[in-house]
Amino acid sequence: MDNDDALSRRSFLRAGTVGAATAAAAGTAAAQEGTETATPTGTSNGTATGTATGNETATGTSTGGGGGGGGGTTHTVDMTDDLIFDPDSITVAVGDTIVWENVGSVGHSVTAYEEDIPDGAEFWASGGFDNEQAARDNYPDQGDVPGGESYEHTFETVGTHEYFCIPHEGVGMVGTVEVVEELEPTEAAGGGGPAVPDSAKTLGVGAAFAMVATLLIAFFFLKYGGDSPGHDAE
Ligand SMILES: [Cu+2]
Repeated sequence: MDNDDALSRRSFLRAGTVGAATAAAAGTAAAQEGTETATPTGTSNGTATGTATGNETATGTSTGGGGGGGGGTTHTVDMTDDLIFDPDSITVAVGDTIVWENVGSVGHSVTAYEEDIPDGAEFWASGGFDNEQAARDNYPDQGDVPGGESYEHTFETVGTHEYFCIPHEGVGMVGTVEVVEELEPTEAAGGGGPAVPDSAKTLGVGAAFAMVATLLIAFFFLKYGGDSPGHDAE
């Protein structure tokens, strides 16, 4: 009875060792897979290994990856019936586009101050005018942005661009666009991508080590402490 009992325990634990080791290897593979693809697939693999920490990390990786992106980000400035640009000051990167959306019902213009844009910058204004005076002279027949419509411009010249709304300049409807070489948040999002997967990998490997350590303890317990069924059970 004692021999049979010990043998069956031994067989059971060995089978468990192989199975758990396989699971540990799968966990590591899943973590690495998540690192490279950063897709929701990593989440379901992580669930299979039963490592809650891995699941959270995989989710974070997806978020980080989605934040990246090259030039050409689009920003939005609202034009409201309060006769303001909101926000009235915005910083964008070279190549970025700003869309001015008229979210109210009062018509506005988006018109650069010809003397207050960087040297070499192309004049920009709703209506597509070449210069500020033409924009002023033709409003509102041309250059008006009615409620529900928008005007957009892509900025190619670094520096400060001051602009205004022709009919509401007198009540302070003016704004500023600061164009910089590169936006800090964009830079951080791009650099954050590789860093998160590294931690996911570390967590995966750490979980695998924890599982292997547990198995080694079980193995030595079986080998050196397994003669007495009473001790086995502890
Ligand atoms: Cu206006």
